[in-house]
Amino acid sequence: MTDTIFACASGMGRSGVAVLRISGPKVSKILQEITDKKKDFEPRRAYLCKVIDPVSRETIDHALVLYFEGPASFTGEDVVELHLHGSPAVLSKVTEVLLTLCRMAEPGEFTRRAFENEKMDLTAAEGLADLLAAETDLQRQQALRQMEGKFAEMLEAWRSLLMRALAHLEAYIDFPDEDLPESLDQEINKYVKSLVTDIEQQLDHGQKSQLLRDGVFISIVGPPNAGKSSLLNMLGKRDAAIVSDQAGTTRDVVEIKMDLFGYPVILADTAGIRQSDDNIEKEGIKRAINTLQASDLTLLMFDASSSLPLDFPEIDPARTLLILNKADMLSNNVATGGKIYDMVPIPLSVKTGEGVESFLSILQERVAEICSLSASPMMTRQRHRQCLEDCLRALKSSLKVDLIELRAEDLRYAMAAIGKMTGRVDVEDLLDVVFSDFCIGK
Ligand SMILES: Nc1nc2c(ncn2[C@@H]2O[C@H](COP(=O)(O)OP(=O)(O)OP(=O)(O)O)[C@@H](O)[C@H]2O)c(=O)[nH]1
Ligand SMILES: [Mg+2]
Repeated sequence: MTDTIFACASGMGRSGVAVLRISGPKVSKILQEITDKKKDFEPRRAYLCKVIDPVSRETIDHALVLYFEGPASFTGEDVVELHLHGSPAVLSKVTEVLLTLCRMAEPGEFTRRAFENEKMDLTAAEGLADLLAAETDLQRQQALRQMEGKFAEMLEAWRSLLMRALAHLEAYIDFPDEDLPESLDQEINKYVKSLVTDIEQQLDHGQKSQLLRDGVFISIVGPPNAGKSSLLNMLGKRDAAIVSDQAGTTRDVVEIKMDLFGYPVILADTAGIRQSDDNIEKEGIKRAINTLQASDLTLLMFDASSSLPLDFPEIDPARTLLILNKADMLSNNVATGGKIYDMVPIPLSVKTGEGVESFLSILQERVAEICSLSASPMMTRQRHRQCLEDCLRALKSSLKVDLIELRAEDLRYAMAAIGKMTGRVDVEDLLDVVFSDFCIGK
């Protein structure tokens, strides 16, 4: 039997309304004790009540009370929500009273109960955690789809396909004298192969959804004085990095988190790359090169008014946009012509703003391509990737072995790997990790 828990679900600090949620077997009893309403609360009806201290009988606040009778509630248990006036004093007094009657919830404990009472699967719970943490509109859309169970539906379809294949095989395990008929053998392989294709596609595209969840890492690199820090400040709309006409101003990596066209982006300004004997500058340049190598996209920036460096670190044109800054310094209005490092350069001036608009639209296109939010459900976490990779390995192994028992064993393993994603098998050790992501009150 679980105990009764409570937490403030919204409106911390001074706000119009604070919602306090209580869940567990003692909800009805607690309601009788802390409200002035003595008869039973009908589920899903709003009541205006006085909230009272059961010992001193003092009125603490007037609240709107909503009661949900389990299992038709968020957690699957009896739940009550107290919509209180959102001042710290009200919350503190109600909390003091509730602590004598039940206990404060741990982070994610309400959602964990919902999962344990089969109100949602693990991927939906993760979707809810992402929705609560969403900072951009596209993150919100992705999280909402996962919370609504779209990903779990796809996994369930895969699992039932495997179950059918396995059932066929198992029928023959019971009759060791009979060979698996050729046609059935082909049919099972057809199922497995189509699943292999689906999972490979998911692993491929899933990389993008993971980026949308975690943020696209964009670095700005180039020689000193090209205007890298100026670009960071322009994109971030604040003076995050120092700008000066001294070559070698930026030494460390300066990162800002931002919402770029709805995509979550981590933008990193770096030290100008050049030959240097200065130890601090050398360390800065090493960090700049590491940052360049770790980025999803690099904005490689040169000064259009000076000559291009010849010994620049290796760059991957597929993950780079080449910018020629200080176009305002060119007399002939930026006639660059031809490709540099196998890329068509984008001329602009951070100072005057010329060329910036078309650069931004190219950047938006590139970032959209990197994340390419798709309407189909996608894996969003490393945990999903691991399970899918396990599943894929088992499926591929089943295609290689002849012995029916071994094939069945592989398919069973593949099914368990999918079951682990939705949380229906063998995940006890995972739950603490998943639910500790939540805030208290969810
Ligand atoms: N004329 C002109 N000057 C610019 C432009 N963008 C930046 N600058 C100037 O160029 C100088 C260097 O700019 P920064 O942004 O500090 O250059 P950086 O690439 O970060 O330089 P380091 O940190 O030394 O590697 C500053 O004086 C800027 O004001 C531009 O588009 N046109
Ligand atoms: Mg700089």
